[in-house]
Amino acid sequence: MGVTDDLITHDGFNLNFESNHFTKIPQLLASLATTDGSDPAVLRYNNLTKDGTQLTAQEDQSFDEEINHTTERASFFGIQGSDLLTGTQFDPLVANSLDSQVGFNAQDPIVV
Ligand SMILES: [Ca+2]
Ligand SMILES: [Ca+2]
Repeated sequence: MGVTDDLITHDGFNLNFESNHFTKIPQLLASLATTDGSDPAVLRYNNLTKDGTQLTAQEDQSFDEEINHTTERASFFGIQGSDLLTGTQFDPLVANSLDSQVGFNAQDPIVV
């Protein structure tokens, strides 16, 4: 878990996980943490391994055709495990756990 420095652009940034932190390819939750560019961008990842991944800020072309994007930060959260990852829904308005569980298969990649 962490936040990158302000280094993610359209050219990509190699994010290295802490050494020996994962023994298998983790599940990755990640999102841009800043909105520095004048055009909107989304975070993409490529080549996810147990050691890291490449993060890219990708602009769409709905406003213009240029896709160069300035530096952004990203927040990320890696999870390693097997079997079904489950959790209990929590309602922050009433500070109470709901009587249901959510889950997904540990082999499915996740990016939000
Ligand atoms: Ca653009
Ligand atoms: Ca910046």
